Amino acid sequence: MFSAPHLVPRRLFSSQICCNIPSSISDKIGRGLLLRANHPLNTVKNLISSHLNSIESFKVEDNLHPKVSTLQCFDDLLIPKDHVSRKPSDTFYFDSNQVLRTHTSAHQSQFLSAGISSFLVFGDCYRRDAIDSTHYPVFHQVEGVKVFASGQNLSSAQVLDHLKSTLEGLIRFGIFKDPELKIRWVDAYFPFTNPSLEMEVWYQGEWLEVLGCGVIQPEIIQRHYPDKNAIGWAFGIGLERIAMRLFNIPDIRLFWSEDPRFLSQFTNSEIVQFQPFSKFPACFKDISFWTSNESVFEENDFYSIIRDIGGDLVESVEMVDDFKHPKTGRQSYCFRINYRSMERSLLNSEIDDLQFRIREKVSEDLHLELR
Ligand code: FA5
Ligand code: MG
Repeated sequence: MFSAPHLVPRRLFSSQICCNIPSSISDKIGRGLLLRANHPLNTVKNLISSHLNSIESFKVEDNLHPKVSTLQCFDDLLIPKDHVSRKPSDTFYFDSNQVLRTHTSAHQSQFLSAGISSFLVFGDCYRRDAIDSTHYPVFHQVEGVKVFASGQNLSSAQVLDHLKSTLEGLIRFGIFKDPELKIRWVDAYFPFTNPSLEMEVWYQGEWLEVLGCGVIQPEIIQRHYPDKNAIGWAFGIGLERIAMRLFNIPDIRLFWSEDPRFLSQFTNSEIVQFQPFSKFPACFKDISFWTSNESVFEENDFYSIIRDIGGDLVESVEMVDDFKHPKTGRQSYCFRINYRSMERSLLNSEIDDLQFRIREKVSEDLHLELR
């Protein structure tokens, strides 16, 4: 979401933004996966909290409501008014001033303003995002912040070193108990930290991004923290990504499962390797269309419709063709929707019906010409 300082035209932000939260999302508010004993996300939360608190005392919050103001989620973090992450195609809005938090960083300013120098905020976050095994519109993060008093006279480089060694210790020793765990640091960009980094962990033959972090922008400390010349670091870890690697959970949809074949594998907060119940057959359907010249095609609007109609029966959506007509300049796309239930075999008629409803809805709402 913050990958580049990408700006969008101001006209996309009409002063009146209406609610774009479908029931499939609002139903997830209050499910409390983090607080549910033995749930893999609860176990990861406890590992993080107890490791960091064994080093020094962090104030821990894990039950703040996900509805926050745009001030908390964006302005207090110096996210420009026209930054892409504020677009209604990326963020769930209640109205122009209130959103479902897109990250736990939304709580930085309130804790800093209270003068709290070390804190962890665990919470559910919401984003309109891609559909695949590591992205879900509702996921969990933990925000970690540590501020060093100005009297300590630390340089930004020293704070960055402290941050990196804290996170490497947490990941290698606190969570995975594996000093050899393969990780790498990648330069990143966030409006609220500088320098900024992301950590990736080796997972199933690929690098998987698990967290973003950096040295807090001095302006944020000056605006909110009592000791104006203090210096600090912050990080935001994706808890599902950690839990997937730790418990070998292959698909992010599983965290929401109420199936006893999933939940019964996690008891006593032990770290066990998830045993997939038999994998049910997948079925894919392609959808091709011309986009309209009159309106901008937002991929996330398309993904949201698919999630609303297909729910968790959609495993992934990938673009398989992208074509610009050489004469007319018209743009066409083909996306492949993979359907697979984690719990049962799907009927052909059921998938045909979902595909039909998705086609109807995208052509109507997104003004696409189906091919
Ligand atoms: C952030 O959200 C920043 N707030 C992190 C941060 C905090 C940076 C403090 C600096 C200081 P990012 O968009 O990269 O950054 O998300 C952080 C992590 O959340 C990702 O690495 C990933 O593990 C997880 N995450 C993000 N989007 C999703 C999603 N749709 N599904 C599952 N996990 C996600
Ligand atoms: Mg990122």
